[in-house]
Amino acid sequence: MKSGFVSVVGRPNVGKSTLVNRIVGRKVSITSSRPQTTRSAIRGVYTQLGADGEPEYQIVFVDTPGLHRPRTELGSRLNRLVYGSLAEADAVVFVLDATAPIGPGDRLIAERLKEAETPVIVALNKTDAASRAEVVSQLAEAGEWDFRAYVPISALEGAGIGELIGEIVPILPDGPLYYPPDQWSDQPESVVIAEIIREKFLERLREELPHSLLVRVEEIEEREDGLLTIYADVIVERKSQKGIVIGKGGSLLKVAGSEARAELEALFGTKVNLQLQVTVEKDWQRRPALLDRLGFQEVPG
Ligand SMILES: Nc1nc2c(ncn2[C@@H]2O[C@H](COP(=O)(O)OP(=O)(O)OP(=O)(O)O)[C@@H](O)[C@H]2O)c(=O)[nH]1
Ligand SMILES: [Mg+2]
Repeated sequence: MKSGFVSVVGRPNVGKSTLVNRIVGRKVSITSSRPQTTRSAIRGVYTQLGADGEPEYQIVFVDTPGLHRPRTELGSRLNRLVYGSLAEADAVVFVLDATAPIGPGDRLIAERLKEAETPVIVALNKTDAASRAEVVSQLAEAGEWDFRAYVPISALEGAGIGELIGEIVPILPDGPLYYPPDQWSDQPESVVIAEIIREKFLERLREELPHSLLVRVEEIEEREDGLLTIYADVIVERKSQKGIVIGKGGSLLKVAGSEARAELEALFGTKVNLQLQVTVEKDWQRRPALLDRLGFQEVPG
């Protein structure tokens, strides 16, 4: 059978995670209108079964953090993580945002991708929100990079997804089934939970705060009757941010917490008791030793 790894790369906020979720048909990665939502390489598995129920091909998508000019140690590590992911990729999907002109950030990525020599498919996303003229001009400009294929898509509405898969499958080498056909993500349960909680805060926070936020699940207890009690830390970088995350009279913590609880209950099919605690880890994004401990490993090379 055909199988392989496909890295999904691009600038922050272009819709990489929305695209992977759309293809896999499950919420693999959280999404938000805030740039730099994704902070690790997250695998989303798409297995196509044939009429006989046997797998025909398997694509392991690697959703990656948006590539940007780094301002913190965390930012530099994330960029290196993305370029590192190219080493194991059989193909790359380079996502562009059709609603914004192609910028220096996109050009820089294009140059790096050319050096990597992995086949690149450009997905021009958000065509639902762009004018025809924008789509045409973005395609013309990106066309000069001369990558393998160009596919206009809308990850949000599902347009162009079949065409995109159609470009990827012929590139895949013969390979094994990397994941069982019913597995769609590689994320441990504690990470899935932490990300769902973080997502509920992101849209409600402004300026630097979304970047400063980190959620860590400390403990999960399961009672005999099925009740899950989850203890999680919501970590910020400065004392002044703590009050904002808690909100007036605890309002923000309450709203975000109950939204997260509802989603977790639907996911696990059981009652959830979510215990959130807001703490400060001063400047955690800039401290290498702390980043190591928090699980943002340095990528060699
Ligand atoms: N109109 C429109 N919006 C989209 C589309 N795809 C994604 N979005 C929106 O764009 C925003 C960013 O989407 P994400 O999927 O989080 O983007 P990302 O590239 O993963 O972002 P980072 O993880 O920060 O690099 C969200 O508000 C999405 O709803 C699309 O096809 N059309
Ligand atoms: Mg993302």
